[in-house]
Amino acid sequence: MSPLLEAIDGPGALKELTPSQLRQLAAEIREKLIATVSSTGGHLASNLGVVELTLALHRVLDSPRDKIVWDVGHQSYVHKLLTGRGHRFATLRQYGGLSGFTDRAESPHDPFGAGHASTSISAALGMALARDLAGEDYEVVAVIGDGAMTGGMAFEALNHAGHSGTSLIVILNDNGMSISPTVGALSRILNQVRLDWRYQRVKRDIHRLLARLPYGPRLRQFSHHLLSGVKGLLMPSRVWERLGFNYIGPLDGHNIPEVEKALVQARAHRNKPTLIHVITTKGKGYQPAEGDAVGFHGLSPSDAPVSDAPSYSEVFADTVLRLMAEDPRIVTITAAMSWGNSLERVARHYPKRVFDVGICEQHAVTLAAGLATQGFIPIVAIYSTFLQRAFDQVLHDVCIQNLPVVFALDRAGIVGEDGKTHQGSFDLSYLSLMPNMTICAPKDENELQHLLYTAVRAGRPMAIRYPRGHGRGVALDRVFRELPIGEGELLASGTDVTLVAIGVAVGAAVEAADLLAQKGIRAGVINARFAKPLPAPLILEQARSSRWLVTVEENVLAGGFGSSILRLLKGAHIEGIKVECLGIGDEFVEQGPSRLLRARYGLDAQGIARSILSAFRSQKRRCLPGVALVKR
Ligand SMILES: Cc1ncc(C[n+]2csc(CCOP(=O)(O)OP(=O)(O)O)c2C)c(N)n1
Repeated sequence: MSPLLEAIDGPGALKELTPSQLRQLAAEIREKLIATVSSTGGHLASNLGVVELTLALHRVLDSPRDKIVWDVGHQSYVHKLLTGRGHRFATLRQYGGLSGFTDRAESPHDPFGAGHASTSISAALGMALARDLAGEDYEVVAVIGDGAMTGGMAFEALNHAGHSGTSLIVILNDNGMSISPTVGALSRILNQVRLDWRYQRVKRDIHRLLARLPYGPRLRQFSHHLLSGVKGLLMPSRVWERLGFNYIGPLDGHNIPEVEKALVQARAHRNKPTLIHVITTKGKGYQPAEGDAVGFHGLSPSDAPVSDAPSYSEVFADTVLRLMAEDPRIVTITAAMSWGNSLERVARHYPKRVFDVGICEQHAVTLAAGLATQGFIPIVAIYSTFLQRAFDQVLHDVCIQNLPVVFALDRAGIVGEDGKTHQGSFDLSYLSLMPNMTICAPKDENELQHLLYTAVRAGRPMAIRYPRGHGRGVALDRVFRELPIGEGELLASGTDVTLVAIGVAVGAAVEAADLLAQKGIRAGVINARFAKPLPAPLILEQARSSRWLVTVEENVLAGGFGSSILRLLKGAHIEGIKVECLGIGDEFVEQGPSRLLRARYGLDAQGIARSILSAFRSQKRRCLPGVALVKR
């Protein structure tokens, strides 16, 4: 039962609550978060850490008139609960349900959608400048974590905001953690500030205690000398003030009156941005999460598929570990995702050759390019969706100079519950257009090992995309093999139709061929393995002997694998054959279990077989020329 929470129909209802009611409400919110996220999966620890901060924000501000921009948006669950979305909270991250991030389409209380980090200050500054231009009067607040603050965009926005002469509030929610502990020189300053702040609080508490004891004043003086000797106070305000911000803090982000006071104070500052530095505890109020903020950063849904097979990320990390042992030139770079990429073990083994650069994909790529110029072989491990950030760095810094950088694109294709901001459905397109780039995708975890081995020997840019989740459970060869670049394999032959698939779609294509065989259709299957260069001789040979060719990819069709094959066939003047391209149409893939999404986009075995059967049926009815279909 959550009587108070259930009675909250919008932020207005918070303003009248007494301190004890607020405490009760905070407890009810935490219970709701724990119960819901345990089942739906999602970002638990980050949300537990912002309960009081969110309450304070909504008590002082007047949302949606005032705009609250949450960076990443993964910590907006409490905000959702307080802004009229509580009754739908059980649908969090479900197909058709509430997003796990902020979404403008979901509520007027979400003035900006997010999912990728470090955008909040830019977006909020844009809103503040729009407000000034329109002569309006409302507050704009960006809430950004110390992890997201490491991103280049955040620095670019601070740089602009600090001389913009506009009023804007930036709340730095400092819990010392990104997904793993925050890294970098800025985080070193923040760590020192947190230590000093905790030290000052301890000092204050000791003084208060001593004042109540007999001989208090003398003991107090003694403790003052003792504690003053321990260390000097760092002045965090100077850093921000020199950047053109008013600075308030550091303060306890779990103390609602303290945060409210700071917000009121910040609101009074006109013509200048203010940074409020709050210190919070990730996972606050739930012991397991406080003790393991990394493990409780993102939880899987309770009904997530289980498997004995290792995940692709684990096989990637095991392979990297072996490759690094064999070749001292290999270094690995992660942009704050060592946990998601399973690289923590590798970093422990090779602390000097694994670089966690913070949430800085652009920097990660150009850093790799720099390392490559000096004879190193960098493996840049970045999720497919986050490499979008570094498009120009891949093109300009790596590909133009043809540098031997290996891109390991985890979470490529459909990723599931994280939804449209996180689907890895564009990389085949945005990488295919870059000259010098080689692109491949393994059909299973064993092939992933061999492709990585191939990539570090390739001597040029090479991207390997692999999916989220467990492998197929195949045996892992003990000895790595170099796979010829641009060569695929014929997995099954059949001349009624040839399925040409890449990556995770290969498994579905093989199953689809079995389903088609039951209907009397003989389907051949090619594992293309390479999207660039394509295994052209194999594809053309099959195309010449097949009536139909169907391409399958977990990527948008525009500029993807299928469109490269269409160009190949056209260039080889194979024009009589009927071709269908299965993939994702011109849309963003929504959220939901991956299995369901694959079925919805016709990319599972049944969907592929269905597309082919219906094309065959309509072919029987009337003779169609080459068609490119997107199955929904
Ligand atoms: C561009 C980009 N890279 C990586 C991520 C993955 N990611 C999601 S949350 C997060 C950590 C954010 O840390 P922080 O801002 O401190 O928030 P906290 O969860 O600690 O409250 C990361 C790296 C992302 N969302 N966007």
